[in-house]
Amino acid sequence: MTPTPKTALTIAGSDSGGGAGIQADLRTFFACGVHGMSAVTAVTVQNSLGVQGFSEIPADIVTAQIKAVAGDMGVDAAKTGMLATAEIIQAVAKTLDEVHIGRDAQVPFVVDPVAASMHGDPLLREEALDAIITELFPRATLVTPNLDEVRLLTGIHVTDERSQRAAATALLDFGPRWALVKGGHLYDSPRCLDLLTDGTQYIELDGPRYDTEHTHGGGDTFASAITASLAKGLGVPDAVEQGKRFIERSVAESYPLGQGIGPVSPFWRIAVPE
Ligand code: PXL
Repeated sequence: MTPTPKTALTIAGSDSGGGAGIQADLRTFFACGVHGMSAVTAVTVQNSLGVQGFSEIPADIVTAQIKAVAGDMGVDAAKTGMLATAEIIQAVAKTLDEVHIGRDAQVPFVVDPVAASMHGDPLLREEALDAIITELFPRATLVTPNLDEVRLLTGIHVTDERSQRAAATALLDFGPRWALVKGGHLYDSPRCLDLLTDGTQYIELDGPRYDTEHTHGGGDTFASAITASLAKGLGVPDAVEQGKRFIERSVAESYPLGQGIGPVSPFWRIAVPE
């Protein structure tokens, strides 16, 4: 018998193309050696060319999925991705309190504030951004916005290390214990410089920038790899460092699929039989 692995829960949307959303999260959890569980918030209709539409899941069904797995199987760490509506966000916040997941409980909780796809298709109703800030950020162990999301959340347009620091501080003011401001979208930088802070420590994570357009699911994969490490009991700085190394390899080995943007690949981490 395989020893029972640690468990991680993703609360996110489905990507029919398999490269982002819960599919990215579950394959990352698998590659990182934790048992992945999911509470689906929305079903998107999409492929490598973009999101053609989505339908959200009723908030009470999202709640029921979280309670079903938390009450029976237990959750060692959780993350959110696409949440679609303010109603779902409010339901998720209330449920996480009930099942004792979040920064003030012992179970780490990562909020990836997904607002739009790489093609710019909206994945969050406009009025729901405030709910992410007020309902989820104060409960988060870590928030992981990209630079577009940072601008939506804080109004700060990050162009250099100084503005990246200012943005991280502004995010911490919303209440998460740690903020990770990912520099991956600073395209004129030859490196991918991410900044992680809890307001006392400022940790710069430096990595290479790979010249590929196939980065679909990159943010989800990064946040999921961090969540997997947190599930295994690592502290936030170590978990983010491990997540960074995981996403680097996954971007380096991303593959073309379909006519548009192909997905990042977690395959490097597992032995694939011929
Ligand atoms: O990568 C962000 C993301 C999250 N969740 C779903 C998505 C996407 C991007 O397309 O489709 C369901």
